[in-house]
Amino acid sequence: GDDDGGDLGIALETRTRTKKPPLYKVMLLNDDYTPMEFVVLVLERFFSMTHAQAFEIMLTVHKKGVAVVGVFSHEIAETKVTQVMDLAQRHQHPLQCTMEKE
Ligand code: NFA
Repeated sequence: GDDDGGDLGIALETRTRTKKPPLYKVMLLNDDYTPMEFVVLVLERFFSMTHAQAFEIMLTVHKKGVAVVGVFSHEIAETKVTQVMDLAQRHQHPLQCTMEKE
């Protein structure tokens, strides 16, 4: 007849749950001692900001105490935090950089 026998007729559709990797906010914290110019340099060097953007975000941290400076995968966020903390330590500045799951 019409049946070529090629299809067993079993429904094989399943739902595939795709899981997006979590993102992490990288934050800079204010302190009383780190020079403003150093914070601007950090934002330019590690967060690809223009001088104007970096100055604006630096002032936000200075005035509000904290600001998100970027959102990244876990590995990239950890690298940014390490880079900032290492440079601050080498210059003996107390600048703090942290990450937090979004
Ligand atoms: N509050 C610092 C100062 O007055 C500047 C600063 C800004 C430090 C942002 C840390 C983060 N020298």
